[in-house]
Amino acid sequence: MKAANHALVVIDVQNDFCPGGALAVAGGDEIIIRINGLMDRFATVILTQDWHPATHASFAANHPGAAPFSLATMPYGPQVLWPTHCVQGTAGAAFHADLRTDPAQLILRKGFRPGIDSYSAFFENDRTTPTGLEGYLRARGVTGVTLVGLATDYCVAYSALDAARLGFQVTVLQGACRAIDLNGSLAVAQDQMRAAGVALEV
Ligand code: VGL
Ligand code: ZN
Repeated sequence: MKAANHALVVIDVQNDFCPGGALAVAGGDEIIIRINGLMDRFATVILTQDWHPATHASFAANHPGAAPFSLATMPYGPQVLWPTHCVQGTAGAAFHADLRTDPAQLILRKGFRPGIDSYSAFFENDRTTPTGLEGYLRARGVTGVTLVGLATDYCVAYSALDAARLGFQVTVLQGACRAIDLNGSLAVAQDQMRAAGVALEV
C-alpha cells in the first residue's frame, strides 16, 4: 500500500477511447488489467470521465466544414477539433466494462461546459477554470498523485502538468497509458512533463 497521502488518478478509461470507440486510442484497452491491479495499492482512487454535451465546441461536427483533427482557434487558444466522443449518457462515455470502478472514492467528470474543452482533471483548457479536484485532494491531505489512463499526450499530460504546477509530487506510469500521438504530440508531451519535474516511469 502506498502512503495515505498519495492518490491514483485514472484518466478517461472510457469506451470511446478504446478500440472500436469514436476516438479510439491504439491499445487503449490493454492497460486496464494493470490499472485494476494498482487500485488496491492506493488509499485514494479517483476516476475521471470525459463528459461532453452533444453541442460541445471541441467536436469537428459542430464546426461546419471543419475536418476532425484540424485546429480551431477558441477564445482560450488553439483547440484540436475531435470526432464526436464521450457524449453524456451514451455507451461511448461509459467506463470500459473491464475497468474496476468500485474502489474509486470519486468519479470526476470534465468537459461538460459546451464552449470549453477540459483535457486536464484540474483545469479546463483556459488553464484557469478549476474542476475542483485540487480542493478535493488538498482537503484529504493528498500531496502526491500517480496518473494512468488515456490519452498519455492529452488528458494524462495536461493533468500531470497542472498537478506539478500546483505543487503535487507527480508520477506518470507510461506503461499504464496509451497515446493518440497526433503530429508528434507524444514526444512534446513527454518533454513538457520531464521539464515540469514529472516522474515518467514505465
Ligand atoms: C481526450 C481528446 C479529447 C483524452 C479527451 O482523454 O485524452 N483527448 N478528449
Ligand atoms: Zn473530449
